[in-house]
Amino acid sequence: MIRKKSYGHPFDTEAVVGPCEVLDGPLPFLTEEGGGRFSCPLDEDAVVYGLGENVRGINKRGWIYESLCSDNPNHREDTRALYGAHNFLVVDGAQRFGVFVDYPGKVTFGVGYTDSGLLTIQTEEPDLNLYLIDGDSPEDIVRQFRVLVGRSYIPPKWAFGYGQSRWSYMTADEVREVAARYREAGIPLDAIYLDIDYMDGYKDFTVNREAFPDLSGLAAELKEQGIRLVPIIDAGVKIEPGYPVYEEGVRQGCFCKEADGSDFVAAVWPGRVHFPDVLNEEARRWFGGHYQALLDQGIEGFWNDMNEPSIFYSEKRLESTFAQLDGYRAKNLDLHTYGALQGLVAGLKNNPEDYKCFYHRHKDGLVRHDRVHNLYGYNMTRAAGEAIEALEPEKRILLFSRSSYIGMHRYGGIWTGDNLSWWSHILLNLQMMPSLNMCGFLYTGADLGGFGADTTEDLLLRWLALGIFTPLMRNHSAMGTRRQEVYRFPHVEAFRQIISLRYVLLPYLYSEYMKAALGNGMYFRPLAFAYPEDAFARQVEDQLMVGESVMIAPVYQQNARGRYVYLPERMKLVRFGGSHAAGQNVLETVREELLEPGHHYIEVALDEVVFFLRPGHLVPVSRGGCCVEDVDFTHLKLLGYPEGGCSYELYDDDGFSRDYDDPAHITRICVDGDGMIHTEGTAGKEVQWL
Ligand code: MIG
Repeated sequence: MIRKKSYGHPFDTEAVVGPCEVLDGPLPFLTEEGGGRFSCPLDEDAVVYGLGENVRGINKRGWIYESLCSDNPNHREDTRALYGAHNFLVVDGAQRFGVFVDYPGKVTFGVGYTDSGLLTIQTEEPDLNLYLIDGDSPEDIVRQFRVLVGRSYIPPKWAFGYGQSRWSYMTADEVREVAARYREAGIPLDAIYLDIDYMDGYKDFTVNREAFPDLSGLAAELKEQGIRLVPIIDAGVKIEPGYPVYEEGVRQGCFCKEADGSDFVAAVWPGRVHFPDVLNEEARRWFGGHYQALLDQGIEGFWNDMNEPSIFYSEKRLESTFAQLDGYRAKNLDLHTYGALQGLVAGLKNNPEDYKCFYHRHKDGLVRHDRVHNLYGYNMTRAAGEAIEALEPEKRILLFSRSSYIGMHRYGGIWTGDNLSWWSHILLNLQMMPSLNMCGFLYTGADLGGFGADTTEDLLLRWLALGIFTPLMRNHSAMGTRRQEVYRFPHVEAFRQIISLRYVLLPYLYSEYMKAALGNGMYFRPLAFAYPEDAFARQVEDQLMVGESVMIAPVYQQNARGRYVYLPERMKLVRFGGSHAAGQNVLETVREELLEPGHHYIEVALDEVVFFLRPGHLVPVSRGGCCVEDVDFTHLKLLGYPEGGCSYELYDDDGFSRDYDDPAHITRICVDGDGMIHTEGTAGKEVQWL
């Protein structure tokens, strides 16, 4: 049951689309302390799940988190806020409930922080809608919540392939080289990402014609090889007379305004920019319409960046900063004045005061940005999603964003922003995934190999061994860091095996994704969701369930030759790759072993991937391919740990049209007590044991 209680004058975030009961009486589960503050005791064994994109563990206890969309490339243990604001959590203890704080400004969650036995929630202003959900289990609560906030975004099937990105591939020839090197090495690839340098002077929806003389020709040429080009779009629109997007935006009043009605000036990549007022419906339609320029050139996917929105400096703060800097000239700078001087320049970026200087023309009236800060990336991506659906009603387009709020999950996915090439960020990637799924973000993944800092070959191999399970599987890295295209490293064969395995597993991974999206379920689950009675499973922070049949336990420590894995029940270990397997189809490298419940040390070489199959469960796989289109989804092989009779519901479709609910997409794969396979359904699948 979902109950809603409103406080003050809540802003309509449009996060919620489903029904619920309205509560008049006192709040269950939480104590209202007034002023936007709520609390509840946490008993010692209570686990707190959720909060989407944030630092720390699957169990969020023991830290203080903020919902305040931030461009923060330092994802440290003591960070409080990342790019998204996902105000949903589930308490699973003596009390079991879920809470969604629908409030678009800053929210602080103390999860056993000031007092380890206390959960506190504080909104900046006391105007909010609070949703409380009770249910039989955390998973049941999550499902109800997901119905409340609506169906998750579904990308095209090709977007489940592997993508290579870099800030930036500077020319068409550089892009061609990436494609050629992958194809030469026999490593599958479905997408190459274009970062900001494909644009002309960092102007959205333009193309640098010197570096990319014929973008549509390039897109077509790559598509022949099964590779899509995915350009980036930034939030800030460059101020430049003669640039149509800028001129139109000014003329049509589509940019965010200062208090005096002038267009707010900030600066990002191109220098001075205006921000499209995406909280305004007309401005949304106007900005979204511009994606057509790229769709017309054969582009089928986009990533929306810098939409917290990130601000390098505002025009006004820059001026006053220069004035203050002058005051320090020729002074003897001591500890305090030197610190202040440094802070002046550092404080230009994403300054909280700047977010109080501009306004949105929302349907319910003028609203100051800081009060609705967390809705910007959401609405930028919604602008794109709505416009694209109108422009391409018959076709799915890939769309994902950096910043987000719950509700945006209906329009696009997210990547988890600027991580680092750190071993601890493999684990962070893993731990974030189920929390994001709880909040509706299913199409998601991290920058594999790490964005900032220099990667190493072993880090990239281990990270990819996790990344083959994340719906968004993209290798991305920052300008100035060591190149991390996989063919640049000595053990190309190891990369080939691991990335090929993604394509082998696709029938299962895609099916699990689609069932999670269509059924408001989770693609990644904490072990405790699958084994609610198992007290140890509640503590596992470095293993996940992927869909209904598979458990993963990636290696995330350097120089480790394996790791301890906890098995809540008897499971079948499945191992792919390995040096003996060089040159083979990775499917043929499979080795299996039955393991008893409990703790096991499992060796995993750098060129291997292992996962675990649950008893009575099946995993349909393919022979792989060099891109998603190349994968045969009709003649399938079956991996499994059948116990007696068992079955698997396979979802498959053409991967680009939007008729998701057609029952013809379902095939039931049944195995009888003698191990005989038969299928039920009209999709014509042929399934044999591997
Ligand atoms: O401030 O476009 O998170 O993926 O490569 C950096 C350049 C701006 C941040 C994104 C990153 C991207 C980078 N962008």
